[in-house]
Order: sequence, then structure tokens, then C-alpha cells
Amino acid sequence: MTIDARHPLPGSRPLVMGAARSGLAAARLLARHGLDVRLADTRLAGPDGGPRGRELMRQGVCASWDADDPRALEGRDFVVWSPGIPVTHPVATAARAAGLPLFSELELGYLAAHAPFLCVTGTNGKSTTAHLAGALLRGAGRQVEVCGNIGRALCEVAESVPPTGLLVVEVSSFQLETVDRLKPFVATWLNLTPDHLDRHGDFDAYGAAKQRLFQRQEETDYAVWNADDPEVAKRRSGDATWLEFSATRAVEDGAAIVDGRVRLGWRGGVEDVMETREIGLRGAHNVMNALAAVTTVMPLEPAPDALRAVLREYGGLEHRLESVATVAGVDFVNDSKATNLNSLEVALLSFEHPIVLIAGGRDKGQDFAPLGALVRERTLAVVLIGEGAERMAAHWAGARLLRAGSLAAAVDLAFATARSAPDGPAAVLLSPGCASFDMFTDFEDRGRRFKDEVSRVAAREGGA
Ligand code: UMA
Ligand code: ADP
Repeated sequence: MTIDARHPLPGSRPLVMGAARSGLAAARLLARHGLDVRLADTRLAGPDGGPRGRELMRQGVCASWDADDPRALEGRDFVVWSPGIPVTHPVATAARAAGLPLFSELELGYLAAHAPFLCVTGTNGKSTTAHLAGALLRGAGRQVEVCGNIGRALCEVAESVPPTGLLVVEVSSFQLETVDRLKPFVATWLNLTPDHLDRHGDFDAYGAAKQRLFQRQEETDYAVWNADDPEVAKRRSGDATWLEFSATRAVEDGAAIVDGRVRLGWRGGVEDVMETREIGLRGAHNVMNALAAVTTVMPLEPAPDALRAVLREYGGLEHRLESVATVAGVDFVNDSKATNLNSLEVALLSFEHPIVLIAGGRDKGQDFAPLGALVRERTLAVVLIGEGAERMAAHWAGARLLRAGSLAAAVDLAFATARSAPDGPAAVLLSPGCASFDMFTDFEDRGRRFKDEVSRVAAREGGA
């Protein structure tokens, strides 16, 4: 079977593991190409996959298998893997033992796509940077789709973008574990701090997964590195042409802050594009994201005027330090996407006034201790929720620690505490520093429910 002539698929009978966004998009793509697709998911009930399975069968996808049963591999030539399923899963083990290749959904999308790939990876800032890179390219008149880990599976859009367009793809370490052919035109590494250690085992394995994005690039491709992050610097590798971004020193090829201005260096030329303070996004971390986005699009040579206009206007994504409302002088900020400690840290550093923090959720095995001093310094109080609450409390002794059994109770308690702060109302910041899956479907569900609770408080207070 040929989707990409350079990389023929190993057969016409794939098993797609996982029937959520990635798996469904992959299965539909394969079915469109006439392959005999089997889809497996523990949530597909019954021998025909239940109502959802029957609907999929109408679309040419056979969805009758329980994903935990290695017999799903019988008669299959290869496996397409959803990123949320650990690769230690019994089906992955059985597939390897049987010599069946495992493809990431990302890799399948790559093989099916016609347009060049601009990929963004890192621990934090991927969605913001990818989305901003897309906006910069659109501002420069290019046709572009932004997809991948940002929430829209690559396979859903891969084939719809013509060769003259561009695919900006947010890439996670989970997707990279099963990638062997991906060769992005541009690959950007934003930063590396501890995260997903429950999945990868240790920090080095997590970093090694990210490195896979660069391994097949050639000299005509571009690798974009954060020059200020020593963990990224240590892991630079591959044959691509290197570009850099930095907020602390000038760079030869790439983007940097020099004397309070955004300076671009490209093919021997240097151009100051704008004052740093003109960038529309809040926080020093977002300046880095802006530099990364600009460097990512640089090989497409957009006009500096187009870059400047978008960088001034761009306001960021929902659930990332998103201002929700002000009630009785209390500003509510939704940073539900802060699912690890580095993102919580940058959130705390982004406020000049006092904060009541709502934090906690599913504990991914992070070391909470190093953040203790900043939490004590920057917060008036912390309202802890979810499974991680007690371990966070143990490491943040000395801060004023409160507990709540639900998000509604946490918002009420945080509001009451912020409102009666000794020097005038404080801000309430939801920046959990943990995953959401203990209490919510995902970070978006958590963020939306936070905003609902804020609306409830606002209504109760008479919209004050
Ligand atoms: N499943 C089984 N058996 C198992 C485990 C899971 O059958 O043992 C099934 C589940 O029931 C589920 C499916 O497998 O139906 C797994 O789906 P998934 O978790 O891969 O979910 P998708 O909706 O396909 O979402 C994935 C990414 N999810 C993860 O990596 C966990 C999404 O990133 C991504 O947006 C989407 O593909 C489209 O590309 C989310 C994420 O949390 C936002 N990413 C992590 C992060 O950003 O930190 C990496
Ligand atoms: P990702 O897609 O990598 O999760 P997002 O842009 O969605 O990144 O941001 C996730 C969280 O990380 C948010 O809480 C955001 O405020 C924070 N964040 C964004 N950029 C950075 C950065 N460069 N360094 C650290 N934290 C960041």
C-alpha cells in the first residue's frame, strides 16, 4: 500500500490503537485510502464496538476489538499508535515480538501530507508558539494549518493542505516515541524541564524522546534551539542547519532580544523588528515563545512588517494565563493548561500583585520542593485540590495552605481569601501544576468549569 512513495506502508491491514482524536483521524485516513482498518479501544463495548463502533463500520473502519487484548493483532500488518497509550502496553509488546511495525499517528499523517512540516516541541509553550507561528505565516499570506498535540490530530488535516501550503505541528514526547521517518523542514525545541516522568521513567528518557524530532533532518532543513536553556543546548543533534533564539544574548542566525528590541539575524543580515514591550503577550516566558515562533517561520522569509503586525496583535490562547473576569476587585485568571511545575513557576512570576493560587490535581511524580520558596514569596494563600494536594502541602510548608474538596469550593474559598487580603483585593489564579484527569476530562474541561464557577460568583455578587 502506498500513501507516500518514499515510504510504502508495510501492508494493507493496519490495527489502529486508540479511538479518540488521533486514532479516529488515523483510521479514517487509512479507510479513505482503501485499507482494511481495524480499530481497538477499551471503550468500544461489545463485539461490534457498540453504537460508536457501528458508526465507524459505516465509514469503512472495523472497530470490534478490546484494546487490551493482543489478539487484536491477528491478521494485521502494522499498528498505528495513539499517543495517550503507553508503549509498554501488552499490544505494543506483542506487536514488537511479532515483528509488526508501530507507527505514531503523527508519522502516518507525515507520510500522507503534501505540505512542508514546521514542528514545535518542548515542555511548555508548544501550543502558544505553534499557534503564533501559524498566525505569523498567515499574516505573511501563506496557507497554513496548525495541528497535532494542540488538539486537532494531524491525520485529520494532513491531506487537505496543498504542497504550497504549510503544516505547523505541535509535537509531544508521547507522539515521538513511535516515530522513525518524520523529517520536518523546521523543528523547534522550546525548553526541557521535568514532566511526564510517570510515562518516560526519567528525565533523560523524556529528553531522548524529544530528540527524535531532529534525527532525520538534513542540511536543507532547519533546527531551532533555545540558546538560553542548558538542557536543550546539551541535546542539540542532527544534520539540519541550526538557528537559535535567546532573550539574553545576540545570535547570528535566529531571533534575540538586544537592547530591548527584537533582533532578527538571517543569512548575514541583521534587522531590529520592534521593541520587546510591543509584543502583545504577557510574561517573560511568552517573549521566549514569540522569539521561538519568529525563528520557526524565518526559513519561509516573511516580511518583517508582517511579523511586527502579528506580534503586536496576538493575544494568546484560552486556558493560558487567560483573564476571565474581575469580581469585587478580584481578578480571576485561568491557567488550567499549567499541568507541570515549570508552567506554574512562570505563572507566579508573571504577576506583580499578590495571588491566591488554586493548585493540585493528578500528581505526575514531580518534585514539588524546589517551588516552595516561590510559592511562599508570591502567594497570600494556596487552595489545594485533587490527588496531588497532600504531597504538595508536604513540600510547601510555610505557605498558607487551604484545602477544598471540589473546584466550586476552591473558587469560593479563594475568592473570600483574595477579597479580604490586607492590602486590597488579590488575584485568584488557577494554575494547577498537575494534570487534570483526577477530577476532569482534560485541562480544557477544568478551565471551562473554573470559568463557570467564576460566572457563578460574579452573578452572586451582582456582577460587581
Ligand atoms: N486506550 C485504550 N487502552 C489503553 C489506554 C488508552 O484503549 O490502555 C484508549 C482510550 O480509551 C482513548 C485512546 O486509547 O480512547 C487514547 O487516546 P489519546 O489519549 O491518545 O487521546 P487523543 O484524543 O487521541 O489525544 C491525543 C493527545 N493525547 C495525549 O497525548 C494524551 C492529545 O494531546 C492531542 O491533542 C490529540 O491526540 C491530537 O493530536 C493532549 C495531551 O494531553 C492535549 N497531550 C499531552 C500534553 O500535552 O501534555 C502529551
Ligand atoms: P504546551 O502546549 O507546551 O503545554 P502552552 O502554550 O499550552 O504549552 O502553555 C502551557 C502552560 O505553560 C501555560 O500554563 C503557559 O502559561 C505556560 N507556558 C507557556 N509558555 C511557556 C514557556 N516558554 N516556559 C514555561 N511555561 C510556559
